[in-house]
Amino acid sequence: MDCLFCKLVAREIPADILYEDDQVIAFRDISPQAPTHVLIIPKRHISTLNDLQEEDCALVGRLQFTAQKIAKTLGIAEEGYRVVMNCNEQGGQTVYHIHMHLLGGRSMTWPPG
Ligand code: IU
Repeated sequence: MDCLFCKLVAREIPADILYEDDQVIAFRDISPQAPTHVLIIPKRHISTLNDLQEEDCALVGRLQFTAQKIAKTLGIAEEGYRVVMNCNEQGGQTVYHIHMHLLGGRSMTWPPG
């Protein structure tokens, strides 16, 4: 499968990896939109949020919990942060392997663009 994030999981392309376990991996976004911008992804390929199955509920929870752990490790948890998952074209998804954005280190605006 020609998936950028699957290649990253397989170490076929480099990344600044901050966390990894048997199910998820987290790395710094190559084009950061905030002082802290980390992507947390499942190692298993899932193209979009629309492809999630009920048995993936724990995996999605692990993405969220990993974001919390990284936020604490990087020292942005107390000030606050945002997590975002984009789905399909109008949601702003550009890489079709689900990922959670963890953004922090500045004040966020609402509504998002
Ligand atoms: P999106 O939600 O699918 O738009 O987010 C994809 C993100 O992947 C985006 O923030 C890119 O900067 C990021 N990214 C990356 O970190 N490394 C890459 O090689 C590529 C995209 I292509």
